[in-house]
Amino acid sequence: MHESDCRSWLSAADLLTADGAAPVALIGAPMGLGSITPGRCDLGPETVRAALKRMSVYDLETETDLSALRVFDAGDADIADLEPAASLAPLKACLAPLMQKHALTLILGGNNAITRPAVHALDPTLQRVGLLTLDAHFDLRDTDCGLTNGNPLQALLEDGMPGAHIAQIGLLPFANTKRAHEKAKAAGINVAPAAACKAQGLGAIAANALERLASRCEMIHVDFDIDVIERGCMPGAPGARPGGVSPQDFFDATRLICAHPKVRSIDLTEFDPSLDVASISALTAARFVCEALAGFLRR
Ligand SMILES: [Mn+2]
Repeated sequence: MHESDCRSWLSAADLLTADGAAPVALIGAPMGLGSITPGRCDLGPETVRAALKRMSVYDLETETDLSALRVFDAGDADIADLEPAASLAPLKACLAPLMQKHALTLILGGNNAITRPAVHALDPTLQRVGLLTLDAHFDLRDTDCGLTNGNPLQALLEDGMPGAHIAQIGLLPFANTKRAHEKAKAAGINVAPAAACKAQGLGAIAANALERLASRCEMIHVDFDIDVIERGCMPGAPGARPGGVSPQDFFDATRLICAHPKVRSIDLTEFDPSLDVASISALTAARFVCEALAGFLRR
């Protein structure tokens, strides 16, 4: 029966289901503690879920229709009161069963400290998993003062993950230290600064990085740190800076990345709703979720 859309439409939020047989899983990881710039990234999951109600399920540009897709909503991991170090075990315990069961698991952060537990959950050996980050930052700060949102990559290297299994794209000038850059080079991390991503296209850079990782790894986790986006378009991320990538490039790259069959899990990090203006960041995060699902449908 035809239903009028004069008052409402099927929204992206309507794709969420309690049916654990859905091909895609979504889980909130409201990690707020451990941010170098204190904030409210713990509010990310509930804010993104609310913004999904404002997204339709149809992309007219590519005639992509998400309406038949269902996403298992696993709720939020109970980590809002935990520091990054203490969250490793509980987050792993929440994420691993989802990753084993679903072709794609989408983790809504939370600050960037959730990336380490996510990689551990996907591959406890850390030898078969690849990691791609879209991030303005290396996140290679030293760990001697404890785990923060500024050192998940350093922690993973110290955990034994091979640097050659890591690619980092979208890095910004004057947002990283020489020390971090030298660490990345010494570890054999594949690095592409923001300028290269603009010149060659973020999607092309991401595709190249994914192929390199796919040739070495059985499965891939992708960290979408939303501060990779130009600050003028991303007020709700403390680390975003002028010079970052455009929202459109971020959306296009998200769809391309999530079409890759080896991408088994993704995280969206560093969205702090308390910093947002006019829901710009929330709606960008909600579009990200739609793009991830559109990419998954291409598989
Ligand atoms: Mn980051």
